[in-house]
Amino acid sequence: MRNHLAGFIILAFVAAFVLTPARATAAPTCESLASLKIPQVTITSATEYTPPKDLVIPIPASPFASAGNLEVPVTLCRVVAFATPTSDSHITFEVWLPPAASWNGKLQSVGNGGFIGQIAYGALSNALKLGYAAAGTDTGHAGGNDESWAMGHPEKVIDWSYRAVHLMTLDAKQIIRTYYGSPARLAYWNGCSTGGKQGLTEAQKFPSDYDAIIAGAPANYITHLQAGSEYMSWVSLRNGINAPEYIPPSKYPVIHRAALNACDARDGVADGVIEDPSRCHFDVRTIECHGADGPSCLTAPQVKTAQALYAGAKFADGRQIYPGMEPGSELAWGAMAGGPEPISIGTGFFMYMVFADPKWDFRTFHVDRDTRLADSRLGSTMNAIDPNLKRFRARGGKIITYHGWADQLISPGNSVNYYRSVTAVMGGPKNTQEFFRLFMVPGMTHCEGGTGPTSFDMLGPLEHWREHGIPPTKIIASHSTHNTVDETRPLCPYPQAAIYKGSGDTNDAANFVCGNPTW
Ligand SMILES: [Ca+2]
Repeated sequence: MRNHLAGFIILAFVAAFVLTPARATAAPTCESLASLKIPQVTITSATEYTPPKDLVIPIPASPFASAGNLEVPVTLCRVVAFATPTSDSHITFEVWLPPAASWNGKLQSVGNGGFIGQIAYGALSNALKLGYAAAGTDTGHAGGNDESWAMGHPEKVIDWSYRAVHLMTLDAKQIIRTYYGSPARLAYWNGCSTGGKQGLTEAQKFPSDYDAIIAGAPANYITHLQAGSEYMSWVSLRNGINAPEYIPPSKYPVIHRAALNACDARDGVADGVIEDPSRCHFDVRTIECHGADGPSCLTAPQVKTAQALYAGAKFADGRQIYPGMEPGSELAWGAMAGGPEPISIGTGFFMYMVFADPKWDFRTFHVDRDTRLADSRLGSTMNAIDPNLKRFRARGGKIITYHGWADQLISPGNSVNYYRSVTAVMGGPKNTQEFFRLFMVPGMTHCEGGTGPTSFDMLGPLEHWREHGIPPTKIIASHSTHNTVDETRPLCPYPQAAIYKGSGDTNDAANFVCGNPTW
């Protein structure tokens, strides 16, 4: 009887709620969002900027730039807030809201780079200009790439690893609901490098947060990525830049030319770009000096160093820790191997996060032992390598990953490895490609730049896929000189590559097809 009564009361309540006509309440003003109450969140400010009156909005200082101004040519409601899920947390985030009339009904959150503790304001602005409500976070700390913020702050490491983005996402969605009176109909993630890792983390850990994800050059295997980076610096620089094994950067073009000679034309087009370096087996011994050292050859110790950079870090038993550099990336080797100091992001990782010792010396780095230590101390918190994306797929989620084949900071083989691990768990390549596609970008360095056509739009194809069910079978990349496009080429879903049809202008994407290479 009591249950029936309770049921009746609930029904009556629901009916009253549903049947009550919506009151004609005025939409909340931007400024009124400042008084919105969200648990463990403080809204610092909510300010409307209307160009041309308020074309320029102030941006806080970062370790890399003084406080500045950003031109945002569209009206926005800028909400600045911070979340404090733990007593040691201070996760700053911003939500930029276009006027209701120009809102596309969607959220786009933007990712970060490295361990940089600052919101990616330029990316926020780009999303806003497309009609998105946009969100970004500083990942829970203000500061730079040296990871010193992490020492003695395990909660901040968790914030950086996954909590900041997840909470920002929930809070941004609530702010959007409040401002527009309806929820975002779809949520997109857009990031490269750490931003790529953040996207994959969301798909793995919080699959309800996003409907579609762009995960560029993902730093998703953080412990092994940093071990791999530190290994490359250690191999090159442990005895200083006057040691026999050090390769002076003046020789990088020599190695690059030799790699191109071995591999460039194999893909059918001698264009200075290796379409798929994993299919090319360049032997750097071909440029070993026959006699004395010279500017156009490598000494025997330098050959060993180059071989180690290509091979990447390995455990003592030979298992790969992290892939190495690909043939074609040589011009950008300075980041890891140019010195005189080792790569700061890798050294900072071991110094502050793994060993919590500001006096730690990279010359003591032991790749097998220290990778294991990093894994045991930080792997489960920081890595985003879970190939099980079933929950994300089940709700219609789509992922595009892209990675430059000449990436000098995050080895492209890592994205291939993750993609393969997903196909193994998600029912093979065909089933995987129904929701997750990887586009390798020949010649591209970390996230952008490099040689050849490396400009592209991943967002449009992802929208088309998620919202209209049309998967991207190719994505056209372009190269421009003085703002004029002078080369286009299709990017292809891995393991496909762009194959020249054999006739026509090789600078025109129309003369290529995506297919399985036989070269
Ligand atoms: Ca080529």
